[in-house]
Amino acid sequence: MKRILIVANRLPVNVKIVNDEIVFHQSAGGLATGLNSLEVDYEKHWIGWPGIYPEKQEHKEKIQEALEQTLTHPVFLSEKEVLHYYEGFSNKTIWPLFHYFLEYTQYKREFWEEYKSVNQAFCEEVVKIARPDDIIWVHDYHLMLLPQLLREKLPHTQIGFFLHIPFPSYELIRTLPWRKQLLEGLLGADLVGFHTFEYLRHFTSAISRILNLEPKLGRVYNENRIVQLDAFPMGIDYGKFNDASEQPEVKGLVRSFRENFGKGKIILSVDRLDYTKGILQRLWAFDRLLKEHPSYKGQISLLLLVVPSRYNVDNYKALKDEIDKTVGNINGKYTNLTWTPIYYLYRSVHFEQLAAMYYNADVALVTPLRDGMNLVAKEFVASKKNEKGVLILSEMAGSAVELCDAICINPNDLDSIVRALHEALQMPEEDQKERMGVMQKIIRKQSIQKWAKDFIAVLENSYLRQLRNEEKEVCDTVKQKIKDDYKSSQKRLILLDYDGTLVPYIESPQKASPDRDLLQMLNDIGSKAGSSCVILSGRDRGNLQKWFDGSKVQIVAEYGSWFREDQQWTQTCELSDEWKEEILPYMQEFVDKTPGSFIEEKSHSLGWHYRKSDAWLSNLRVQEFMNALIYPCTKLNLEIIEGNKIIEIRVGGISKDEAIEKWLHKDNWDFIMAIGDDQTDEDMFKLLPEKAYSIKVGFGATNARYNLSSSQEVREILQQLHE
Ligand code: ADQ
Repeated sequence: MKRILIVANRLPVNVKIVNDEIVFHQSAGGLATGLNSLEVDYEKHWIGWPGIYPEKQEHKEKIQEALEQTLTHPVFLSEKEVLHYYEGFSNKTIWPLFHYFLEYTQYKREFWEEYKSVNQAFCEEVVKIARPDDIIWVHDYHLMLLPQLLREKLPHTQIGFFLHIPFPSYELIRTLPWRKQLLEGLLGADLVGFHTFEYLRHFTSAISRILNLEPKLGRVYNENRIVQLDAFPMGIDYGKFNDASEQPEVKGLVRSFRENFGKGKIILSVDRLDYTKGILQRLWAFDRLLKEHPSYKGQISLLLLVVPSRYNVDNYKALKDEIDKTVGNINGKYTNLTWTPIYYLYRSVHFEQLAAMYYNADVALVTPLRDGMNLVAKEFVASKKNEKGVLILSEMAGSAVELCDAICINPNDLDSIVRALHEALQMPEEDQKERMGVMQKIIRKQSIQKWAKDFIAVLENSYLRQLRNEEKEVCDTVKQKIKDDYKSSQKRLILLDYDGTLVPYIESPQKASPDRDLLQMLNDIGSKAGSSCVILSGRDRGNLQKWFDGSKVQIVAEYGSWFREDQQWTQTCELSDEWKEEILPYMQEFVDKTPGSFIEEKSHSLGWHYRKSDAWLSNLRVQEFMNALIYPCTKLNLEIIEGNKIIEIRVGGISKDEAIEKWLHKDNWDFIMAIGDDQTDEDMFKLLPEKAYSIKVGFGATNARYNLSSSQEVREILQQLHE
């Protein structure tokens, strides 16, 4: 049976040692429900921290043995590890930063070091258990380095990652000293999933700015791998909540709640204790509502349910004190002998109690300052079997994307919360039902079951795409075949692009000169009897002549307007440069308003380079550039060509094609190899005979037969030819 290994910080079990015996019970969370419903029957294994620190080795072994019978595999952590990795880096660095609480974010090296080593420990545990055809699904911000660590050990295994919290804007991520490592860690996965498209957008912006990668259409090529990026809004077990009010136990609780609260309306607030949830703001708004609308006194109550959480983290203790104080103040101010404004429960409640509260509440007040998704909002909606009730929802919660029929508020605007409460308390029943009906339809469909199924389906697809990609990769067998064919042939033609193929792209094109080894190697290949080694470049003739002066390589410069054969330069057509005068001022304007960009002037073309410019700005400028130049270029019969972080303008009608055709027909070649990396090389690949070795440097759709990842690999292939 196919297996899924679910790796998360915490195992879905509670373990205790009672009188030297191991006692544990499974806590069925949403994730387990979703995975249990998958159509394909997978064997599910869980890997994570069991939540206790057994002192004796014997206890560890017993726990391990007991848990493994339920396919649960503990990763034991010491108190120090939990202090620095979990309470530290996870909850004092990533959690506040990713929820936009920069002022709470601690950048401590010791936290980071522990985070790295615990991720490593998780990796070792997973590797012990994993089999080659397993699916590994890593969860959440505690384990962001794990996908890459696993990838190094298990290069061909399917790995998915899902982030349960927001992915913040680049401006936040850039403050983190270890931003690069975290992003690289995530890109070890085949699929990285988020709750919303907004988080996905932030992530793509971060990887393009920090890692210099270019995600396109929800995909990014990271060295030789494709990583799929997508949004999967997490749902709930709709049926469980929707049917709850029909259970006898819940029915009883609903009745007794109602008796307690009388006719008054109930506003419900349910959260884990956390500063991101906006609990204080909610209390302040409730206070203001009673002040501004005194007629509600005695008529409404706030049922404030807070689940203890992360109490060891200082901010949480302070928040708890502040909540206690604020509840005390409000109750002290308004309570009378027949009415209490706020019922405050600081504890976890079991499902039936929670379901009864959801069912009874007239209004749910869900106002997080930031929240990855927020399942409470969805649970409340699902629990409303009779469709009566109003949801007030923060626009900062991921769930607001789907629940448009809630009353949406900005949690920092207390007036908007007061207005929303007033509107909700006055809303006619038909309106409540209409809104609730629409929201129920949405969350019934986007359930936890669908969420898990969608994620696994996309993961499997990305994996298949990766396999197809790997099939095109120049592997050792292909390398050997190239070498053998080259050695056994008499007449060999080697066509090579220069930038991005023989040398990597660097910020200044003038500095990308060939080093001594490269010059020597190309010269040797070009000098062999019967061999021609041709460099085809968009670069300026003068520049190429200087670098390859005296070398035995042949050169096609400036996209085919010049070529050098046996040291003699020939111009393919007579070209005028008068157009430059007209075009240069336009281009200069773009240089002025795009810091880091510059113009490169060649004999018959002008290039606008923007590699050093801000990615977002240059994207915008490229579109403006095209719009501004399309008319003058058409008028002057010029072509606009988009290359790798460069736009070139050149006289129309010149192309590498003619030069390539010329070389292809020059002799009766029995070995042809062409290597290139950019769009202009795609035409070259198309012109080659079928048996030629065409290789694209980089990944993505191509006319070439093979792909490889870098100019370093190109050199390795050339090196073996000349050995
Ligand atoms: P959380 O921050 O924990 O989750 P949320 O999505 O609201 O936030 O989930 C809370 C869960 O706890 C709900 O299922 C709720 O029923 C339960 N709960 C709350 N109060 C309770 C109480 N007093 N007793 C018992 N149960 C209670 C993180 C992210 C969220 C994201 C989820 C899932 O912060 O943004 O939605 O993961 O990805």
